[in-house]
Amino acid sequence: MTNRKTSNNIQETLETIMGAQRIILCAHLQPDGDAIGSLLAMKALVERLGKTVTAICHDPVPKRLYVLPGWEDVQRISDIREDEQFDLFCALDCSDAERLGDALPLFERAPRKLVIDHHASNTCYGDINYVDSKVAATGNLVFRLFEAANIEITTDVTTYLYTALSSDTGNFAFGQMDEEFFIQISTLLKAGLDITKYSRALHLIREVDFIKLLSRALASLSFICDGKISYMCLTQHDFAQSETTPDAAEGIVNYALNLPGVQMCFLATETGKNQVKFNLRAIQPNDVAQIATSFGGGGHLLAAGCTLEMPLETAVQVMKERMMQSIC
Ligand SMILES: [Mn+2]
Repeated sequence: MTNRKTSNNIQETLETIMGAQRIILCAHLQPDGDAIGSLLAMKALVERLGKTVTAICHDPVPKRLYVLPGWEDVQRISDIREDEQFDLFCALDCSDAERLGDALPLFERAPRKLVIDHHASNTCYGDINYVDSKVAATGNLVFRLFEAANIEITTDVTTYLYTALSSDTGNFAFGQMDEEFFIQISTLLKAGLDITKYSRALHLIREVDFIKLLSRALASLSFICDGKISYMCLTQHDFAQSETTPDAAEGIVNYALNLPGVQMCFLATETGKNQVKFNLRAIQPNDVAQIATSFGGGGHLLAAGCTLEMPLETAVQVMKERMMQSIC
C-alpha cells in the first residue's frame, strides 16, 4: 500500500529491515552529501546485520565525495539486472517517489517499501515511512538506527554520517541542529572521525569550475524590494564561455543570501532553451518551500527549488513577483 500519510517509529523501521534479506537502497537523484552519506552509512549498517545489500542512485556520486571510503560501491541503475529480486526497497533522503529517478520501476515492483527521510514535504509513499522533519539530515535518522540496532560505528561510517550531517547544515551553520545533533557529532568524534580532513575536503576545497561560475553569477547580482530580495542568474552563455556545466554551480545561491538585509534570494539557472532551474533560499522566519511548491517543486522552509518551463527573462520576472508577494 502506498500513500499512507503516516510516519512509523524506529522500532517498526528496524523490524522491517530485519525481516528482509535482499535489500536495495536508493538516494535521491542529483545526490548531495546527505543523500550519499546516508546511503553509504545505511549500506554499512545493513551489511552488518547480515543482509545482502545493493546501493544505487539515478545520478553518479559527485566528485567531491570521492573522498568517502567505498563511494564506488554506489551503483548506477543500469548495473541492476532486469530480473534481480529484492525483498525490500529503502529510499533515503527522498521526499517523493519521482525523486528516485530511473529507480522508480524497481521501487514499484519491490514487495516491501521503506522510506527514511527528513523532508517536511515527504509524501510518505512507502509501506513503512520513518519520516522525521525535526532532524537536520537523513543521516541523523540513520545514526539513530545504528544505536537502535546496537551496531558499532566504524571509522568509515563516521565519515559517511559526518558528510550527511555537515552537508545539510552548511557545515554547522543552519538547519535544525539541536542537542541530539551535537551528541551524534560527539559520538562520531569518539569513534574516530577525522573532522579536519573531511571538513576541508567537503566544505573548504572548491572546484575551479565553481569559482569560474561564481564570478559570473556575482556579476549578475541584483536587488529588489529595498534590498530584502536578491537574485543572480547563470545563462547557457555563461556555461559555454566558462566551459562548465550547471552541476558545478551547487552552493552559489548562498552568496546572494549571505548579505546584509537580504531576507530571501534565488539563483536562476538556464538549463535549457525554455527551462530554468531555481534555487531558493531564505532566512527565518520566511518560507521558500511554499514558493517552490506553488511552482511544482519542493524542499525545506529555508532552502527549496523548482523548475519553470519558460524563457529565462520571463521565469526571472515570475519568480521576482512571487517572492515580492511573499515578503514586500
Ligand atoms: Mn537531506
